Amino acid sequence: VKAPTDEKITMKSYDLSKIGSSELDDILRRPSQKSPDTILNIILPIIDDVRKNGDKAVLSYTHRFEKATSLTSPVLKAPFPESMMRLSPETIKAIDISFENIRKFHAAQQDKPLTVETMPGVVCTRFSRPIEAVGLYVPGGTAVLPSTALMLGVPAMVAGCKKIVIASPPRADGSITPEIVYVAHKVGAESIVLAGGAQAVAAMAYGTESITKVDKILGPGNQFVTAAKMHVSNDTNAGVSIDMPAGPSEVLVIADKDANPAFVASDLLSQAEHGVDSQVILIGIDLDESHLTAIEDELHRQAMELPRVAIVRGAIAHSVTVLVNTVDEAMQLSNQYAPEHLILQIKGAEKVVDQVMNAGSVFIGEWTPESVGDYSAGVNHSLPTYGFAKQYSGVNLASFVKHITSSNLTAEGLRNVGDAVMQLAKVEELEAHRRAVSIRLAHMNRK
Ligand code: HSO
Ligand code: ZN
Repeated sequence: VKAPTDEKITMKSYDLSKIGSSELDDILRRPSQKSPDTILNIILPIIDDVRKNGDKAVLSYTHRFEKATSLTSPVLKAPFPESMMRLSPETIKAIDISFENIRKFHAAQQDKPLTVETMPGVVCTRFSRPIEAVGLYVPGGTAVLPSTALMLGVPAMVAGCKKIVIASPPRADGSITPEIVYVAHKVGAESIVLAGGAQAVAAMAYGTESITKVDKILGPGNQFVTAAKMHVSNDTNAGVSIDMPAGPSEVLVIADKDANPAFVASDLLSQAEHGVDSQVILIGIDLDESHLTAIEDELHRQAMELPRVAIVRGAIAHSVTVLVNTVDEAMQLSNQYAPEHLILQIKGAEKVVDQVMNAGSVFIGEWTPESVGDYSAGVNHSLPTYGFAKQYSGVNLASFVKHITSSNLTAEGLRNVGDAVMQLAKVEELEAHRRAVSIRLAHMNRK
């Protein structure tokens, strides 16, 4: 974070028609991360320590990293005392409204059991069951994020997960942000782990004397948290999965001549204020000099008024504008970048959604800032970053369930499908497989 300065806050701008494809790759490259080895060297001893020494190790890291030296237990069990969730009526109302919208949208994602008779007498079904115990990581750091507790906790509750464990680094006085405690209470969390970083991830992955071992760990975090999640999910002894790999947050805004420059700038800035490693991309469609200048001036003017202007400066330093001529060109770039958030401030935005191939979540039209999705609209804000929108979905109801299938055959069904099974068993030279069918068919014929 640079020292305060009046230097103009502006993004480098490029004209698509004047750059080659390898230069474009460079321009759209995410800011590079610390090397995985450096991170692993730091987290592996922590994970080992927590595995071996449990609560005592977790506490010692919390004393050291969060300076919360007064803490004597690494976990807070439900029911959480009222005194820990005292909030203003305005905040309670905001959380309650958001909770309800997120609940509605995720409840609608429940899929019905399905049954298909693939051949007469051969019935296949699929049904879902909740993951029993989930660990939800709510980051601390430069901002408190009770909204992340909502985005993870509400779908876990809707899915019917029996044990919801929330982990979040405590403040230096040992307390947890009351908004997070209130959300934990509302989603029926069984406990709050008062720890952050790799130590919190390890505690939930392996369990300790007082911290519940979970089956899946979800939630965003810094590079240490992400590396720890990846590491424990690779350890078959832990038996834990994770939601997705993660990198810094990002937004890509597509704007045309009709877009209001102040709106465009405000969206770019709301992502830029998350962290110096955030990246924001503006794609301008057929903008002339004066439109672009209007957006750039707004960006600077609004940025200078922000309390987190120093962070914004850091993010804007590696953010870019790319000017294109058509919607198709814009969408091609966007799909190549695969943004976590895609904002369409263009005429006929709704129709363009058909062309979105890679994105975490899309914000359509001028009245839909990303912040509504970050907090209250009902969509989830735990989304794939760093280009992983090419292969991952954001957190949703399915993140908290497994799908189980079943087959159920009648005698007729086995007669119908039996030959195919026996032939493939023969091809694979797995005679016991073949006989499991032939023995039954012979038995039927004897009757
Ligand atoms: N934009 C963030 C989520 C968030 N925004 C939390 C505000 N609070 C996800 O990329
Ligand atoms: Zn945000």
